[in-house]
Amino acid sequence: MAKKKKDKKAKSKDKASKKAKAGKKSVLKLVAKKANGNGLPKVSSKPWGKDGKALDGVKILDFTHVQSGPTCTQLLAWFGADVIKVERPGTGDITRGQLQDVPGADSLYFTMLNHNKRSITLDSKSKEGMKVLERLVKTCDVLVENFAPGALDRMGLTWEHIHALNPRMIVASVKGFGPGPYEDCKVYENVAQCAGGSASTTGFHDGLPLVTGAQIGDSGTGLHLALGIVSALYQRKRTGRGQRVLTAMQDGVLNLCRVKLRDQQRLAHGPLKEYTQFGQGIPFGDAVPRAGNDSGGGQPGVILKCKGWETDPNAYIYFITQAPVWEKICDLIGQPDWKTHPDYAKPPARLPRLKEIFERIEQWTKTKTKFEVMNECNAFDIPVGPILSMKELAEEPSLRHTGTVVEVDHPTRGKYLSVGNPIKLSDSITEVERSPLLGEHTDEILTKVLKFTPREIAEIKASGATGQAPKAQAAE
Ligand code: CAO
Repeated sequence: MAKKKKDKKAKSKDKASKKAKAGKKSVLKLVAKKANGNGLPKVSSKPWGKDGKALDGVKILDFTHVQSGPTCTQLLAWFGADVIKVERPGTGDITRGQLQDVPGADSLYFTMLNHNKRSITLDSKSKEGMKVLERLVKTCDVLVENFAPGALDRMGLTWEHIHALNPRMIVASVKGFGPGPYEDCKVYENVAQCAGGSASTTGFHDGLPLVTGAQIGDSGTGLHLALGIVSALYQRKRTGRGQRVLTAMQDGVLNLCRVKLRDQQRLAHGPLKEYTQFGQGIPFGDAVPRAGNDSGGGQPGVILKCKGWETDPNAYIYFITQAPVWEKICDLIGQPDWKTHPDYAKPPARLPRLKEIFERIEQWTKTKTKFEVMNECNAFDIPVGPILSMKELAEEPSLRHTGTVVEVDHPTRGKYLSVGNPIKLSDSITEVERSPLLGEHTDEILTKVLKFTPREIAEIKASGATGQAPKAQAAE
């Protein structure tokens, strides 16, 4: 009897463990099923960075010029897209010849905005040129352009025509303004900075509006457009169809000036107390004023002199009196009594006294180099920013190490520095390649990408559409 009981127990234990194993199996199966069932491929077992690039297989018809559009397509190229830049025969992108430092060589303006691309020369206004363009439209996934409003339509490449040729194509455009009173205007960087709210809020309150050195109108809008394109590619996976992507430079700048529109609305409820002009007793008007070097956030900050400022135009540091580290700041600058003094201990009490406070901090920063201030403050988590010159950035070893500053070799201009991809993907590693020479890949694209026959290519060239004279003619 006892044995029977034991046997029964053993059997049921066995059953339970079998069940548990089966259960485990089915959970595993379920996980595996889920991984495949939701449309995602199997998890790659290749080493990080060795399984291709993020945008491998995406073909871009790059009809961009100057800065905003090329910034966008360069980013896409860095992420692995095959970017085919279509340029006008003879001159190409106008920036090739602008601000030239090495006679006869493509300018830094061009080379620093067109890495990792291929170049084909095509006269889009000729019959044969349009034939090639239409083949490109059928072959590519995305057309990116930043011509003046209406230029693409005038070429005959209306959205309707493109969509009929290739319903999967995404057509992405930079324009100066979105639909509205200014939609037909041509726009350059500084026009966008002015129209997007940046200039009216940059500079000192008693001085002229200023434009900034950062190319927020051009490069900023290119960045916005790149996100729009990648999103449209993602949506196309589901819908199967392309769409139009538009980024207006005014919109891009305004997006980057978001905090100023925030302040515009705060102004309706009283003065902006963190602005220096509040402490100076200068009344506010009905629009956000220029705030000098005041901090963009709620933490008061200014630019202060450091050792050597008399001769070095960049011996300055941005200093933020962040509330949680106020006591550490007081100790560091040798003003420990401010930690408890009712005029200085709490942020609201400090606001009307910011000028005096920063003058006191500056007495301390002037005794040290900007890097000494940086080191001493960082030890106490006090946020400060040394004013780094372009020379210092170009020579900074850590930026070279991360590929944010890269040295590139170019056949006609030699070695030059460029800004590499500022967006780092751990599984899609950027290799910065030199920009193409004008029309360098015309033959390769006609043959290998567009699959024209030798006879067709001869016809295209004979027509002058690529700007290359056929051999017989060239010999004359
Ligand atoms: N073959 C033949 N013609 C070509 C061609 C090619 N491969 N590529 C361009 N063209 C033609 C265009 O069709 C256009 O002709 P039409 O005016 O006769 O239709 C012409 O070249 C010039 O185009 P554009 O007006 O765009 O160039 P622009 O130098 O006069 O203006 C710019 C430049 C930047 C002000 C304008 O393109 C623009 O406003 N773009 C949108 C906003 C933008 O991106 N600005 C950023 C500029 S970076 O600071």
